[in-house]
Amino acid sequence: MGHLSGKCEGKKMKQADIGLIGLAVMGENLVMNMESKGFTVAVFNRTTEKVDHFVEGRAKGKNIIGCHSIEEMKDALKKPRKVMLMVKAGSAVDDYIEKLLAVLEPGDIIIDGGNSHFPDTIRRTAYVESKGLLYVGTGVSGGEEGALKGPSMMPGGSPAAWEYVKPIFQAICAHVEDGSPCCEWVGENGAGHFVKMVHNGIEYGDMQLICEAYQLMRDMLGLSANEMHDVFAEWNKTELDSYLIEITRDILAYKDTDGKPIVDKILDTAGQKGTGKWTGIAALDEGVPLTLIGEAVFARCLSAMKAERVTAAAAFKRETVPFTGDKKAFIEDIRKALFASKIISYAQGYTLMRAAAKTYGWNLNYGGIALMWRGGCIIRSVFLGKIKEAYDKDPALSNLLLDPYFKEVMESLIPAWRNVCSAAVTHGVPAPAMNAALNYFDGYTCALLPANLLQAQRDYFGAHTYERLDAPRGEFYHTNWTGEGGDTASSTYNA
Ligand code: NBP
Repeated sequence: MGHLSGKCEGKKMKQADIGLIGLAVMGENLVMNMESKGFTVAVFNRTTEKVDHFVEGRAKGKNIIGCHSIEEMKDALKKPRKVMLMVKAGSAVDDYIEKLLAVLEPGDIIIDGGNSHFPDTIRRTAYVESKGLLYVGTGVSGGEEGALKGPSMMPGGSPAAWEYVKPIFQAICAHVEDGSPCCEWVGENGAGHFVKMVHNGIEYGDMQLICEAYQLMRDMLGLSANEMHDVFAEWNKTELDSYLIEITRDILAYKDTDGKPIVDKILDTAGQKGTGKWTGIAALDEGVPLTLIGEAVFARCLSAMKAERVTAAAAFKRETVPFTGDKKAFIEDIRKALFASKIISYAQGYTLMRAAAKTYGWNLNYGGIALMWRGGCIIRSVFLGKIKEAYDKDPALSNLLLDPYFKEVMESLIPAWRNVCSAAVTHGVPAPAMNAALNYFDGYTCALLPANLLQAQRDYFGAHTYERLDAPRGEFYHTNWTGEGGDTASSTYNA
């Protein structure tokens, strides 16, 4: 018998607990992680030289079986076979599903660990189940380091698959201080990938908020990268304690070869891979005001228009309004504005998950989701522990803002938050996410919005009808506003 970390020799080899296809950064590290937890892993990659390179390199001497075809992988796996795809999202996943269906048997499990769009996972689960196999679509977060040392994992799909993948997933995932795994069953078909998508949207929001705090300190207060390093180091000891604040602290201290902060030399155009956009589209589909994440996606789009911005900046010369207040106090206000806005972002994200759960028939465990995000992933933070507590106390909580703890915290943050948003406007410093969050808060906590006038406008030009404050809900009225229209009303429905 050849060494395990060599070519796959089918039945002569030790049987593998799981197969993994896609030896790029995520796949390789997940395999190393699984192996380190005592699992034997069979591996395959479209470009098979990468299998040899891996098996002869990082995987040498480990319980890792290199395979050069999907048939070889099939023979190397214990039943029911579990094959995890870690390939580029999109058609590559569909192609592999077809190839796997051709060799696997009923009861075997296909797992997609890439960033697939949840409607694809809904479709694939139904398709694979129709062939008698089981399907799991799992979000995996934490990047390269997470994949190797313990990612946050958000699995959904065929419920019957969970008992088979659970021991592997809960062994390789991140764990919080009390040992709880950052991986639990999320729900049927696309639920896992939906929750991962919202995670990514929240990541966009968290990053944008940090960038706005940075720009306020840089452009309004004139702080240097070194000074902001100290600010973020302090903030990381507060309720904001999180991975993203921590890496921001470290980025600000990082020097280029000439000893100057490298952050000051990086071109200000942001990239994106689309998961933030998907979250925004899902929110529009569900009719959920996910304004902060929406602004975070648009802020990246605006940043990408660098040449136009440079032209517009020359056309509209900005008058610098000097900051005359107490810098230290204002920095503390920025911290509070960031925290308040972050609470809004999570409140909006959870509202979206609740709406989608209703639409797609998922029974989501909201406290469990906070726990999955508590460790291993990019948005991991101490704050998620509080969200878990809120949903554990009241799983039917309609909005995080109504939880007693968050209500009290929000009340303590409001004056500073308003101060920062209005100062940003006065000084001409863009803070779209912080302002969107405050506008959402003011709208959500406003009992009488101006939609009475809006309904009158709709009825005026389109006979769309309206309900009255002094009549029961569900009774619709139409006014002949000009005396020229008829009495016929348009049908009423919600888009
Ligand atoms: P990539 O997203 O760069 O994908 C590379 C892998 O996909 C390679 O194995 C490549 O095979 C394979 N592949 C491609 Br590209 N097109 C293919 C095709 N048409 N048919 C078959 N195989 C194909 O790798 P990654 O960054 O490790 O990410 C893997 C998945 O995990 C993605 O869905 C990604 O969105 C997700 N994810 C990534 C991160 C991260 O931090 N990178 C974090 C969380 C989730 P080849 O070697 O033959 O080209």
